[in-house]
Amino acid sequence: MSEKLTETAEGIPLEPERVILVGIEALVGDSRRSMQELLELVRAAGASPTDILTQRRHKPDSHTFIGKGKVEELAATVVESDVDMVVFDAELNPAQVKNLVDGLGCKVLDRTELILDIFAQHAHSREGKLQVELAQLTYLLPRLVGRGVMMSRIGGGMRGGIGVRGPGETKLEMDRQRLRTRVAHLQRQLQKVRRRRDTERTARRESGLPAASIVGYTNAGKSTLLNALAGSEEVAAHDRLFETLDPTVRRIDMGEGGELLVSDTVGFIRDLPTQLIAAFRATLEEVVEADFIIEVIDASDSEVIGQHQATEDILGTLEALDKPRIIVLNKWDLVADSEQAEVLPARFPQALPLSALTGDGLVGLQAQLQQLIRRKRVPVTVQLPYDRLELLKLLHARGRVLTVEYQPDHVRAEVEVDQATLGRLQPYIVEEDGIISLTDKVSPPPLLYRNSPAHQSTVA
Ligand SMILES: Nc1nc2c(ncn2[C@@H]2O[C@H](COP(=O)(O)OP(=O)(O)OP(=O)(O)O)[C@@H](O)[C@H]2O)c(=O)[nH]1
Ligand SMILES: [Mg+2]
Repeated sequence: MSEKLTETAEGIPLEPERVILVGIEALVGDSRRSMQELLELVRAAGASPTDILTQRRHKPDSHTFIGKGKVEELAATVVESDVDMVVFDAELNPAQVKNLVDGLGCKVLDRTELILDIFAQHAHSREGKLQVELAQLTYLLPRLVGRGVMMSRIGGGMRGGIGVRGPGETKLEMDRQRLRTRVAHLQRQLQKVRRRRDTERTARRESGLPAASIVGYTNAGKSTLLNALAGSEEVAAHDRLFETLDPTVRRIDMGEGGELLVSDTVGFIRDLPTQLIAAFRATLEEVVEADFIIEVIDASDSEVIGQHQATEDILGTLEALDKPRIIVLNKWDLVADSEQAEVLPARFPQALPLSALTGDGLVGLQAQLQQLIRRKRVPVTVQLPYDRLELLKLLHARGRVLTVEYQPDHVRAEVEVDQATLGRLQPYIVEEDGIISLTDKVSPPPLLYRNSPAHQSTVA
């Protein structure tokens, strides 16, 4: 007799897994928002939420998180509603996982594992996969007891899928020692990949082009904005959390303003598991290396301040808070006529309302970026022989040509150029007015958002 297939050979369920969400109210101030986000995370993991259970408690039960009685109740619902998995809006300790798997008879996941699962599904590059597996193993190592129970149950009829897929799946059956060996192996592999990435980054730095990094809450529209700036759609943008994991760097022609490297990277979320920040640190180096930051806020989200705060926290971890920053209030098309449209500009006075989707307001951002690029430029005077006139063309394309004089044996021009172009002009420079860098000598432009304490207090 043939067995009914519930998932593909890769462990992807054929039907969405049925999930109950469990949280504790009054534990933290904004538990409703937290549950809403957990719901989005469950959907992003490809599962189908069937029920939400919240419980009022002062603190979680140390053995079962929700208490013995509730576990029994929940176990009945699990059977009745044919539920595959229960997800808890918290970080569960190993004993709680074990007790809950025992009591509920289905898969049990916490918020961190759910996020790790989404990351495992969305990691495409070799580096991304290595980083996710490392984060999964680091998180799972101390939780093996509960996991062991779950995995043996899965062998006995529980469905695979979320939380047990990907690189972690087979490894979980290994013993602790082998897991540690695997962790060390992953770390070595990552080091190799990172060395290559460092080389690429050095090459970019040597190109002398200014670099901006797009950061912000997951699903805020970062990839859509990068596509809009680049005028093409090469980066996947979807209405799902954590769509982008692998950093993308695009070279963008800013017209009169010159060229700019813009990177898009993994989205932020409140309480992003520390294992993930550590694992993705190299990916987030793009942020650390950038000359300036474009922070994208989803203006249509009711928790704009929370989004902004999560971004602040992570930028703080990355020590990138003092970089010049442009804040973008994205998805303005969705809020244009609402109360948000009045409240937000007061909260973020220097931010730019725009819609990455429709392109409305994009010119404002481009103008600010051009202004920042200009600040990285060096004014020089060159004398180009007539057989090198192609350089004049380059100057028109890459920099700003202020004056041109056609003299008998050369063309004399006063120009402003970026570092990359400056290198190519070296033999023809007759006057150099000093290097202007973004961090010194120049005061911030009036439209720029800087993370000054005074400003922070207006948004806190
Ligand atoms: N209405 C509207 N939707 C937008 C806008 N910008 C982005 N979106 C939508 O928002 C969703 C998320 O956009 P993404 O660009 O994938 O967001 P992201 O910040 O890159 O998300 P992650 O990579 O998951 O962190 C997509 O469905 C976009 O079409 C906008 O200005 N207006
Ligand atoms: Mg994205």
